[in-house]
Amino acid sequence: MRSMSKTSAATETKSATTPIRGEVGPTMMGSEILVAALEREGVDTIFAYPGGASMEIHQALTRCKKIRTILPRHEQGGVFAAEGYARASGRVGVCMATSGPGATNLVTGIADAYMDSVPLVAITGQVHQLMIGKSAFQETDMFGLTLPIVKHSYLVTDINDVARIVKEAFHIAQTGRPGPVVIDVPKNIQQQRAQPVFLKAANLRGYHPNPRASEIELNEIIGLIEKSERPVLYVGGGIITSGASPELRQFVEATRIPVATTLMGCGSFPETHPLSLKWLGMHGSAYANWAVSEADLLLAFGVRFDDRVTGKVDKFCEHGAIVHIDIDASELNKNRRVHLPIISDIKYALAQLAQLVKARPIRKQFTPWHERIAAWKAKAPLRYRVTDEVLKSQHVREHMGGDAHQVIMPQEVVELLCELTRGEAIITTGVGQHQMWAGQFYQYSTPRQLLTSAGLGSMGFGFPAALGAKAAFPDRQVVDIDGDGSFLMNVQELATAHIENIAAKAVILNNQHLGMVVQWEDRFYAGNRGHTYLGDPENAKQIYPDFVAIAKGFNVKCERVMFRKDLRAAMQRMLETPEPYLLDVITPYTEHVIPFIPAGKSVAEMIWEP
Ligand SMILES: Cc1ncc(C[n+]2csc(CCOP(=O)(O)OP(=O)(O)O)c2C)c(N)n1
Ligand SMILES: [Mg+2]
Repeated sequence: MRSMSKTSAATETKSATTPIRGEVGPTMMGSEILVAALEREGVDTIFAYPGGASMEIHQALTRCKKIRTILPRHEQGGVFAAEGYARASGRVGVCMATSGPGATNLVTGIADAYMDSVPLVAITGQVHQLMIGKSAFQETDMFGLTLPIVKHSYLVTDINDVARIVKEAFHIAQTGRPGPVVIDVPKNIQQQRAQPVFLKAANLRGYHPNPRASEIELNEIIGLIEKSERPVLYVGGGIITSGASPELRQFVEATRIPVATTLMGCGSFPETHPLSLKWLGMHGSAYANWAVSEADLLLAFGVRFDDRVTGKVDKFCEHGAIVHIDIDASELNKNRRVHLPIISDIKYALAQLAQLVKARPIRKQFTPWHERIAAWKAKAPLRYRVTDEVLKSQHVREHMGGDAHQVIMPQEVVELLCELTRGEAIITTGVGQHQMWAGQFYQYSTPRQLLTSAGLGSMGFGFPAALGAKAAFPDRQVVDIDGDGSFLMNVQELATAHIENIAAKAVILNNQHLGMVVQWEDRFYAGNRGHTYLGDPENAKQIYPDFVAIAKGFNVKCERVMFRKDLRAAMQRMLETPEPYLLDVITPYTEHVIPFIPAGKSVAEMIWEP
């Protein structure tokens, strides 16, 4: 489904069925056609960093009243912000960069959007067409470079294609399984003039993004549920993407099947619901992992059997029948051979299933199964304790003057944030231990509430993503729960927050370490530190870097909290301030994320006692 654009637009494009009419615009520059086409897609925000090969488009943006252009301070910040915007709103996120280094700086974000199926349009400037292939200044083959990490891509070769390509790019990015689309626009095309034709709809032969399960397949699922004693739902990002949360809830309440989500699926089913098992996998709840491992029927809906979920894949739900519904046929039988693979939009399938069980209720109550799960929940809730290791840690000795009872555990920071925001904030994260605690100790009750780089695991995602989410929802509380390492990777976006008045907040769980790597060092490398300390080895007593001083340089408010007694008031101040705000919470580095299923192992080897 990847091709370069070759053909010219006509005033009327014929399709097999109905002709799709277009609207002819006045003669404009290519850059203006591009911007006008973005306006027609309803774009209200673009995260764009200029350069020689894209400044023409920036010039056109200055004349555009409908689109807010936000200048990130690094293209990676821009693409993550566009992702934050898209993940929070469900609309297409749009970012732009110049050719060469600007474009390559987008690559991590494009890969991130690809892995997590985020609708994204990434526009890049390209050198003059006559210079392509000549190692021109700032020439990079963006089309080739991104080929394995896009849903589709275009190198524009004719100004008459610009409007149609934008129409198609948005259609492809947001339909079916969403994903990133790259549009690479040579500078000469931006500067040429032509009369555009704005098509009303994209017309892509062979692209049918809305497959639907058959009645036979759906009835087969009902039959399997009726036969089963220990069913579990394993649901993921697909539920959120397709907007199927209401249908999921109806189906669950009618069948009483317990629900484990993936990290991407957090909030697709309210975690406060008695049938919620929270999320499963490497650091998921022990009871979700036990339930899946004992299940005799696993309904895998809108998920992709990621290795962080399955562990040793052939041991995953070893004895159960597995039904896998996904909109993307290439996911079926990819990581795990299943008993009933079904290609379908999950919203449609769940709505039909909910209808079927309403018309012919499932007789079984699954009471013994619910009792077993309740016992597991009682035995191994998500919890933490202040261990001796923490009390005697270097952190307590060197930073807290030995006042061990005032130590702040990272998990309680997340719990407190959940309490003070009534579980209603949009949360973004970096990657590491703090990300897992943000997933474990905040209770998500609505879709699009937890925005996290799950598939790619890109450090540096959290703060720019929070800016994007806040740009989409200025009236909601948006908080980045970040790590000291991850935050530093896009620290320059503090400038974007201040200059653009984007009042996103960040709480840094500052353990002075690359905590997640430290955890693996402790478990598998006898605690030998392989470049995982982020502080200043010459002066370990000092908290390094000084985020308070850094934030001051950006004119962003920041407070550091070291003692437990100061945490609540400081967090309240942060939440009440209508400006960007950084809370640097110093936490011990000795803490491990529990539960933990070591990579490639099975549930039997899960470490679950803190
Ligand atoms: C861009 C990038 N580089 C490296 C890694 C590998 N990595 C995963 S977690 C982690 C540690 C993150 O440290 P920090 O942000 O301080 O979070 P913590 O684990 O301490 O909470 C590292 C280095 C990554 N995920 N992304
Ligand atoms: Mg850290």
